[in-house]
Amino acid sequence: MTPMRWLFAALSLTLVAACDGGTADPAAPAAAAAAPSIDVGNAFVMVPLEGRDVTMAGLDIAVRGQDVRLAEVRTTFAERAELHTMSMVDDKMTMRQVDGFDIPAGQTFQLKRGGNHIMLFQVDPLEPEEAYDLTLVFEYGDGHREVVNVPARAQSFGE
Ligand SMILES: [Cu+2]
Repeated sequence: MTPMRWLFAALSLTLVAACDGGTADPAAPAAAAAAPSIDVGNAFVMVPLEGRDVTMAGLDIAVRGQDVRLAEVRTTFAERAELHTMSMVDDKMTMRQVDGFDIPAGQTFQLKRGGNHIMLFQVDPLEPEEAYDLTLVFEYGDGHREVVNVPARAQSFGE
C-alpha cells in the first residue's frame, strides 16, 4: 500500500467509528434493546457525626436493557445533594462533584463509602435505623427521564 492508501484506510475507519457513536438515535428500532429497567437497592445514609450537618449516602443501581445516566439526586432531608467521585490525588482522598454517572446496561453501579457517593449538605438530624427518602433522576439517551424513589436506611458511622 502507498502512504496515500494508508491514509484513506485510516480515514474510513475513523468515519465508521463516528457513525457507531451516533446510534443513540431515538428513531432507531427499539426491538434490538430489551425493555429497560432500573433497580435500586441497599440504600443507606450515614448519620452525620456529632455537630456536623454534612454526610454521604450510597446505594446499588442495577441497570438492564439500556444504558442510562444518573443525572440528579434530590432529598427533602438535606438542603443540597450532589454526586461525587472520590479518588487519590497526591496521596490524599479527594472528592469531586460530577454532573452525573453513566451506567451501561447490564451493570450494577455502586455509590458507596470510599468511592463514588451522594454528598448531602445541611442535613436534618437523622435517627439511626430510620428510613429517609432519596429521589434519583435517571436520563436515557433519547432524553426520556425516569424518577426513582428509594428509602435509605440511616446508619451510624460506628457500624
Ligand atoms: Cu463527597
